[in-house]
Amino acid sequence: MRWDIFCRVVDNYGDIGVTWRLARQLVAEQGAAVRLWVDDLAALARICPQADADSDCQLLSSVEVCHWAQAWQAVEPADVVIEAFACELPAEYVAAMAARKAPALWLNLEYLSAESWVEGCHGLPSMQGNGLQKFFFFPGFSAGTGGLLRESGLLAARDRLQSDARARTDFLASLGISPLTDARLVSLFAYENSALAGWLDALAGADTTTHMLVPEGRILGDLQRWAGSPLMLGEVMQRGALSVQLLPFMQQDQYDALLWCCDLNLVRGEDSFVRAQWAGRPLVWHIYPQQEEAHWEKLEAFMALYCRGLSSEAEAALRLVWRAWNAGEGMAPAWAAWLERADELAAHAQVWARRQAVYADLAAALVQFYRNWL
Ligand code: TRH
Repeated sequence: MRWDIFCRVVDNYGDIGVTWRLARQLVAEQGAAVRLWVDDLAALARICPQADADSDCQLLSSVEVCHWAQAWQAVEPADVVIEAFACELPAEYVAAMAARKAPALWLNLEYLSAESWVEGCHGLPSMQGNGLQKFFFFPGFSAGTGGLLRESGLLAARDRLQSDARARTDFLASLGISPLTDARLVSLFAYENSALAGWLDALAGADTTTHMLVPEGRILGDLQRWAGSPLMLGEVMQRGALSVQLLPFMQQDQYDALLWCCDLNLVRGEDSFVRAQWAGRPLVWHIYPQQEEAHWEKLEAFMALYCRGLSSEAEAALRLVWRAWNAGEGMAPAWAAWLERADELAAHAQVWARRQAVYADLAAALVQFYRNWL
């Protein structure tokens, strides 16, 4: 089984984050030979420091990672071709697909959404001008979708770290983190957010301690404005009951382990959002803002699904915080409501992860789709 995955980095790290994770999993668990075509290798090098941003072709975790240059060099198309997030394949490559004796399966891997129309569109074909069919493959949160990326050993590795206090301490220490024993450990990965200052003030003035870990990124400007001075990597800034620590951007696997260690994870976009769900810990999602506010519907659809089984008070608290965070205001009162339901929200995060883990993972679902199509 040979696969070509095409990734155009639109912005940030989600496009490469998803495709790099998928490529590795297809190789490691499905016995596939995968070529990953990436137009911006520097983005890959941020989440995978072993990557050489200047190399045309390199082998990383047994994935052949190729630079998708503007001038396309002819190659033989693979058996399965994934166009990630409608990135539009090179015209010459599509022509070569059409010329293949045995047809290739052409899939467009779509963005993740919990909206109800996804199930109806998942797996639908669309006829292309050259007679080829392209299928729409939707990740999602139900049996009628393509599922979520989840490596086979992921949850067991998470459980091992979460149940071993020593391993957790050692892992955190390897990142230069030594929280107070009773501090709430929070990771923060978000877009620019004007709600941050109000929330940090509330945390600083609280009775209980919080240790906030912030991988370098777009939220840094808001954080430094609130702090009133530049933050140095690794350094811990103390304000009342709140400690804030800036971390270097880390490898994907390390970031996973960080999510497992935290009591609350603020995540964004698509891939970190999914990884925080697998952590089985409470999360707050900063959704990728879309034109004409289209992201709100997506946010509401996910909350409706996620909140099933929560008491009405806990559901209200979660909705309050998620809406405040995404609206960029009102985090202090919302956070007070959250704290009253913190235990229930923590237990629910585990229930949610278990509920999602019964579905086939995205890589397995793709392989199954290919087998059914053959
Ligand atoms: O970076 P994101 O905001 O990415 C995206 C893109 O903007 C994309 O265009 C958009 O459509 C999509 O969001 C919805 O968020 P995301 O998806 O969470 O990707 C971040 C990746 O970076 C993810 O794979 C986790 C990884 N990561 C690390 O490897 N190390 C780190 O330290 C951190 C904080 C993240």
